[in-house]
Amino acid sequence: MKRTLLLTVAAVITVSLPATGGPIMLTFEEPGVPDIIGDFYAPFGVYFDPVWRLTSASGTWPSHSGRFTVSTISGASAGVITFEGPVSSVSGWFTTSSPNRPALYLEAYTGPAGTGMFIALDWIDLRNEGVMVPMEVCSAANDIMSVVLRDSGNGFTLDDLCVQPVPEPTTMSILLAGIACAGLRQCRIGVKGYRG
Ligand SMILES: [Ca+2]
Repeated sequence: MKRTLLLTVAAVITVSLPATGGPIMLTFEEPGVPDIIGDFYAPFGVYFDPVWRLTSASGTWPSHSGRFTVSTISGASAGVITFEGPVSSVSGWFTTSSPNRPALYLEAYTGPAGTGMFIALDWIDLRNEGVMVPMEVCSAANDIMSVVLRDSGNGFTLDDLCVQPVPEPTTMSILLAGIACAGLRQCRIGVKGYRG
């Protein structure tokens, strides 16, 4: 009876847990996205530094989804995105328009706001105005804490940012493990007691 009760409690807690470990996709079509993105996506563990702005798609600056993208304000040479916890990959779709600049770079770092150790780099040619192009950075060590978009001035947009968080043991998982161990121990004591 006790074992059945324990398993039932564990099952109820398990189905009540939010899904974790899956990729996070930000389309910037979410209701209420402000002009300055900032910490709007904090519930997803994604933080944009203040230079990122919501941008309406147009013919030469298209979106990859819906009506909106994000871009950095004029004059900003870099845009930083920081994560609350470590992630294993970051990808997105980009449009650029700067024929006199060599490339747009997507850099990954082990620390917040572009600090710590450099991990990985992807880049695209800047002369792709009107066409969204994918970029992605990955870490086998699952230790990306921030990414930096960098060129020599403002000339790019970002859409459909996809982040793969690293699953971490949660307090609830530890609690479930404790319940399972307690249940097994109780069963073993019961079996021993029955055998006399
Ligand atoms: Ca979009």
